Amino acid sequence: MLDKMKLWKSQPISSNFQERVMRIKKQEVPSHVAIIMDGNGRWAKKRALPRVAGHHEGMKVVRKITKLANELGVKTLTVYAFSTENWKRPKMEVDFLMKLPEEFLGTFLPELVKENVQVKMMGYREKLPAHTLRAVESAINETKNNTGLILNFALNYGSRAEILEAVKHVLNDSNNGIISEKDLNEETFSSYLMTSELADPDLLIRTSGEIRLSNFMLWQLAYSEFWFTDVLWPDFGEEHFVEAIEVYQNRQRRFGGV
Ligand code: V0D
Repeated sequence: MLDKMKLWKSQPISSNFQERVMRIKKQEVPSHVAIIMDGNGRWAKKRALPRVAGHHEGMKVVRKITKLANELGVKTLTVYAFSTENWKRPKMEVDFLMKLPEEFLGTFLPELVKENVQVKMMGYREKLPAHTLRAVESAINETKNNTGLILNFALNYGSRAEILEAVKHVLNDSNNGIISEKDLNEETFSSYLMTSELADPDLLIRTSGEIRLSNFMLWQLAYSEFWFTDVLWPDFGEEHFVEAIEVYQNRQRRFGGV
């Protein structure tokens, strides 16, 4: 009996990472995955490092997960890099964060281009430092004809502000006879959001044990599956992403088909 247990334990189904990846690819892969990358500061604190060390480590994880998402056949990966609330952080932390897009793109853009990744951004561009915006816009432009994974950075993004802006835009269009009340529905309203060119996320991942939306894609996440983990973002690895997708696929199997 003990031997049987051992045998079974040593050969769990899909223990091997590559096997799990292959199995995932044979099933319905979520087209759009959104991630709230929380826990960078906590990761640093645990190691007696400055918070920015956690942000820097977290940046490398974005690159790693982008590559895996692309390999799995995910079409869009949206990552919450900076919220409209994050301006309240100490100036030195904000200044550091605003240099990360340049460092990320300086290091990884050539690889992303090779992998056919398309960089996009959603958020309020006005408040961003010129150097940050320049780097992001240049990456968007350099990758605009790529046809692979869309890597969508939510940068100075807030969902309530996004919805309010959309409402104001609708009112304005209505006043100018561009849209009438009878033509306003969920589909036409969606076209006024920052995600007008993107499908709604199928799966939301939030790390670091917080079970909240924190003003992230409130409209777009209406029908999405949520997966939360206590793992801090800098500790988030391929195995965690694969686990999230497996959980998504199991839920689809159980509840998806009517
Ligand atoms: C810190 C964890 C990549 C979350 C990830 C400006 C917080 C690392 C970018 C990035 C941040 C953004 C745009 C772009 C290319 C890269 C990034 C910020 C923070 C805030 F075009 N990581 N990353 N941006 N962190």
